[in-house]
Amino acid sequence: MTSKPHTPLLDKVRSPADLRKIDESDLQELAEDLRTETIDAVSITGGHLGAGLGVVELTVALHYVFNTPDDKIIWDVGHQCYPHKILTERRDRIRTLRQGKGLSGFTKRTESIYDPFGAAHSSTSISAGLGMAAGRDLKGGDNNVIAVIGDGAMSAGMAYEAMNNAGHLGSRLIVILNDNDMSIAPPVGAMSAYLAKLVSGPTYQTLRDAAKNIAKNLPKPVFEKAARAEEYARGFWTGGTMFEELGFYYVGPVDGHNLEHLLPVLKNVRDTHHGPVLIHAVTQKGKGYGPAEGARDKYHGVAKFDVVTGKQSKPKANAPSFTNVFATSLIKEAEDDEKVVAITAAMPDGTGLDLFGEAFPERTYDVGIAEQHAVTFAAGLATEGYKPFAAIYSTFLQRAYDQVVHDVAIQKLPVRFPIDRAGLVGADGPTHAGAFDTAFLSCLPNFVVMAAADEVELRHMVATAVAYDEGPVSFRYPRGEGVGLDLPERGSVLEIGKGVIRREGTKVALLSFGGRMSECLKAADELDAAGLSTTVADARFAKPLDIDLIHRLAREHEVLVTIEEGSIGGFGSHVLTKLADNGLLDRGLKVRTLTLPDTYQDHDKPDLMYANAGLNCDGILKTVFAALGTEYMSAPQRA
Ligand SMILES: Cc1ncc(C[n+]2csc(CCOP(=O)(O)OP(=O)(O)O)c2C)c(N)n1
Repeated sequence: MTSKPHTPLLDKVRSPADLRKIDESDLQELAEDLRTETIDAVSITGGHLGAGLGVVELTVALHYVFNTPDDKIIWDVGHQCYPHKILTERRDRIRTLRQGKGLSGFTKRTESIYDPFGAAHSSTSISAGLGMAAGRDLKGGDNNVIAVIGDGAMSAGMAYEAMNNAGHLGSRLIVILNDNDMSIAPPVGAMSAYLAKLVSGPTYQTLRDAAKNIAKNLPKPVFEKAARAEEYARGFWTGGTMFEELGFYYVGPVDGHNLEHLLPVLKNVRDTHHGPVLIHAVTQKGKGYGPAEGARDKYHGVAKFDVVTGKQSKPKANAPSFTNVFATSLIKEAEDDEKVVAITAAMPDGTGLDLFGEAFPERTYDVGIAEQHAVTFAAGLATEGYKPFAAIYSTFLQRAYDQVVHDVAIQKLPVRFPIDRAGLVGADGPTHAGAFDTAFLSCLPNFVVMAAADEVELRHMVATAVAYDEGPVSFRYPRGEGVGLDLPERGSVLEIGKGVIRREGTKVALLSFGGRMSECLKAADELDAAGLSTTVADARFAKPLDIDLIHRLAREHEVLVTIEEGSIGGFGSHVLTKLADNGLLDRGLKVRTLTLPDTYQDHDKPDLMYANAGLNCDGILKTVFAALGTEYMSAPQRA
């Protein structure tokens, strides 16, 4: 006898409207299908896995109970949205996640009507949701707005600013606190301790056990009775006071994997509440997939992997990553200088400060997802004579700009800013691109702004930043590996505001700021081979500029090209301004500035993104030939 192949229930669900036709008693099975599909898709694409697995049941329950897309679900950060994408008409493209021209790894308004708000940076969902709720109220609408926010994201001030405002406005808004007791790293801070207290209490534990028994012993229709779960939770529980004080009606804690609990709670909230409500759902990051559940980071972000073993296929690195070089360099410096301290905003692994923290636990501060606070906290440390390194990715530093200006730069406080993920980052797309820091820092009086051409330069810049105590200093470096150079044991202190010539030529000058140096050197080889003698210089500093070097390059060459992996308004713009102000453009010098384009580039392989931006060897050659009025031919064409 042949058994009938199992047809996943998920095959019947293309959209939330299909989902709502399914019998409530089958939803758990659907959730299992959804989990399997999510795991399978991410095993092929890589990406964020643990967070999505933790909200599978919540995703099913939300789309089942609420009338999406008229009711709006806003996923904070958006990295947990893969199951949501599968249920919202994107299953056929789910295996293109994070690939060129494929689905974004986050929510994106242009991608789907089910994504009412784009995200990728954390802690924005309550503000956005409240704005939508206020807009609805002005229009006299009656749709629901639901913001789903993680306990990690709850460490950011913005979430509290929004809750404070929500309590005041009193608009109907549902916030679901997805408490998995994890950020990327274990969560930190008093808020995390508070939530832990709420869920570790005997009442919640008793409720969980009771729920298990209900599920086990009662026929399905009776689980409507478990609708009272919310009331149990509220009635028994004295917690949640903090949220109540902020003006929210607190419900929970609720087991976020138990549909028999979730569905009635969501229905009750949908049907009976009129102001802001916070549902505290307890979930497990990586839920339902052994390798993720057992992993230290709960598979927050993964490479492609084997579903059976969970083994990730990471390409073998030929050189240490810039992140690692930063961390080991800082550790070396800190061994000799006890004033060196380091700060991360919930990214110890990503910034390399996990290593620093192992070496100097008492000199390392993880402040949670709180970049604004991280910067001003660092400023405070600087006033006490410490040498704070506030290690924040370029993209996340955007959030702390006023703190950088007002608390650090104006007071000339010597806070050091190691800026990882400078330039394009690939699969995470435009929200994570490190595009703007050179522009937004090099316009600030008092700042020293550096960029590392390679890993050796990075080592020097760490040493330079330790030594420079006159005011704020930043140094940026790209994602990924260095170029494979031998590293000196210790970095040398660079002269502030001085660049260096890497090779001498006479006709074309390539002036690089940052990690495009290797492409410049390749281009110089080709230009030399084409009879165009080429100088390559590493500017090292966008502020202060090396005026002597720039003048020399301008005087001694026919073409001067600046290259940087940053937006317009950065290094090249400053060079141009200086050249113009000093009259060096008056004599026919052909200057070109290569920057990232004035668009938000969609996610793709970094090399392709750089090629599209014209920031590779080919782009440099094209620019030089165009400046000279000669037709460009690639090497194979010339041969
Ligand atoms: C402003 C900002 N800083 C840092 C990050 C990097 N980041 C992405 S997810 C994450 C952890 C989020 O934790 P939580 O909200 O608890 O969600 P979970 O992944 O546990 O579901 C962090 C720090 C970010 N996205 N935005």
